[in-house]
Amino acid sequence: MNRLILFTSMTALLFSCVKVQPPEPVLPLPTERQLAWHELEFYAFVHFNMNTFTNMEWGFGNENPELFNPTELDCRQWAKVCKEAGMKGIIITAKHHDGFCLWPSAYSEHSVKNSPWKNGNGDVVRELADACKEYDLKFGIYLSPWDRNHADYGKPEYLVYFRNQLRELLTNYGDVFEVWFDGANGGNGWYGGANETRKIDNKTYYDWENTYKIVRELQPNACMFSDAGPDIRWVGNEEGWARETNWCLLNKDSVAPGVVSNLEWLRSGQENGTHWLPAEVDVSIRPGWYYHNSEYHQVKTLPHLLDIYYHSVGRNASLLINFPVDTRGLIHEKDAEQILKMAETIKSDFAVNLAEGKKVTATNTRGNSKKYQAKNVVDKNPDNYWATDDSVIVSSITIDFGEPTEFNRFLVQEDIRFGQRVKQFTLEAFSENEWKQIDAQTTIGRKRILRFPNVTASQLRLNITDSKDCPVISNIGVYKAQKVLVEPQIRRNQNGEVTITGFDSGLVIYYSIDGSEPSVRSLKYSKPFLLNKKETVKAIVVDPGSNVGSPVSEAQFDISKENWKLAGVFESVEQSSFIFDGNPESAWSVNIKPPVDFIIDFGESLNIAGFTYLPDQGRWNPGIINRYEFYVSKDGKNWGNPVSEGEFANIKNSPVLQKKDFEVVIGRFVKFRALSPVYENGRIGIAEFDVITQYYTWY
Ligand code: FUL
Repeated sequence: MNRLILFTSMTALLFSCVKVQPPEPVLPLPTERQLAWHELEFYAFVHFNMNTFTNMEWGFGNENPELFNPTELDCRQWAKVCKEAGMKGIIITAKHHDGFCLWPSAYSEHSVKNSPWKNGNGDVVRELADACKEYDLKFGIYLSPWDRNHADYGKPEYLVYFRNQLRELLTNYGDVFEVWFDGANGGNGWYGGANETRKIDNKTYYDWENTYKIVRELQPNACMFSDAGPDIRWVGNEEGWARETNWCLLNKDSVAPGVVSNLEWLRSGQENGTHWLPAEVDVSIRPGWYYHNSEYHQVKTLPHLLDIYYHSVGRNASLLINFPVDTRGLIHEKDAEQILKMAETIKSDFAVNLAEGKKVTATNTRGNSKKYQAKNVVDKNPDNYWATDDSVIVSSITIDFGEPTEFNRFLVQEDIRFGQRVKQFTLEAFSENEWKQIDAQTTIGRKRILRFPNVTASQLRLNITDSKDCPVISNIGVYKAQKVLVEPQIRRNQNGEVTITGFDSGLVIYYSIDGSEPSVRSLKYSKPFLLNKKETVKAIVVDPGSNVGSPVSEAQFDISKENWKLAGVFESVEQSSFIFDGNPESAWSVNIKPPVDFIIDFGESLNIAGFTYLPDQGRWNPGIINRYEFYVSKDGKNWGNPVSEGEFANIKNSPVLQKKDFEVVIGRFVKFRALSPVYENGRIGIAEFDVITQYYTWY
């Protein structure tokens, strides 16, 4: 017996000394330049160009270069903001679809050289390249293939021009880490005065293979982005998310820049894709890519930005957040404030890895070798990894905290030098003497982060349940992120039901309806409640763990709208209920020639002292009323003179809630007459409408 034990341990010892071969990679694999790009994770886009000055998203190409005139352009300010936000680089729209060049291109007159900015001697691309060097940031170029200014666009000559510009940008400004080729291609434009629509064949016109060669020749380390790579793929939306299942793989030849028959391929990648083509999530911090005064109140909130981070970096993609630099030539203070809030939150959320230094064991270790041991996943060395034997796919790795530990984030990384392998996994926590499942997911890839409500457990187990081959896991992190304590959202629907929403799990909401400041002694919110009278609701969220509360949010509601009926132009339009639903994101709009009358029957006589109007908040052709008249009637037939009339001043630039007060009038019906939309021939619409009533009666 003793001999047997001796024999077995000697074999084990011998075995562990034998060099165990690393796992076979699962093809396709990332290139060196892609691996370096993966490490960046988070970097910035800047949309700043002619559109900034014409308040457009897609300029036509006929703009006068004299319009380009930033008053305080400072690329160092951009770089400073990005650096402080932990971003690793900046990509600039050197030329957008309107063809205007931010650098003094030798091949075009449509450029900064003919603008008043710095008397035509300026070069934004140079200033940014220098600022990036100074702040140790990578520098990238967006060069639109589509050019609505150029007379030759659509002809072979244009390709020569496009490539000349590419050469200029890749030769004169130092190292470039990413070249961004937009998929938007061909359509109407100025085209040197032709003013016509030009169609090109996206697959052949740019002779992409030879265009790519120029980039490889001049900037061998640069990754190229397009719908179809060749190094980085678009993620199939501009809202800031990748799918939970996200492969870095794609059948590259099934797509081309601007030609994608199924966006789902880009959103999830393809499990059996032929090429390593990881996703980049591109999204703007405001609704538009370019700066518009009218969007100043729509900078993304902290919860929204955090969602974007977890839905991109946390889902095996990189994150490219855009700043619409303003007409001064600066990243707007509001945008800077929000991105820094996001960066600080993420930094503190991932500051302490609770798995570090803890006991880590696995159900199988490749060749029982130390080289592939389980604890490599917490050793902070990205080159070390845990792997199992070739035949072993279903396997688990367990972190023993040694004591009950509270956490709410789990981060896991595959060593992608061996390809992307894991197809399915679950996460379990050991508490109260049993294993409980926290989550069940599919792909991991370069980085996967799971968010869940706080869990207290003494052990945490990652179970790989399916993989293309033995799993190769390089890093695991367990974190307890702080709760997002932003003021909760308060909304009331047409039936008078009030819903209060906090932006994180495990928080307690307290509220008041008597105007008092809410505190932990106020009413505790558990579900929507009815409030069908004129009241002010105030609310806070409190983290019960720390007892820290959020700022107070406040919503003033007037009488409830349950019995309101719509007449006039409303009657015929289905979405008309959107104007009472308490949801500013849903709107009702029409494209008819004014005047347009919105008539509302309250079903009872009211003391009316004013009204509020929230214009359509939509991004494309929103319905916004400029001039109006407002009438009150007792019978819905005799309207008399308007009780209020005029314009909503500055509503084009600032489409926020408008409030109009007037002397109290008694009536059961109101007529809100739109006299003109803000945009010529534009839509007329309403996101929310309300009346301001007064309780007292004196008659
Ligand atoms: C799109 C373009 O058409 C937008 O204007 C913007 O540049 C965005 C990043 O890509 O396809």
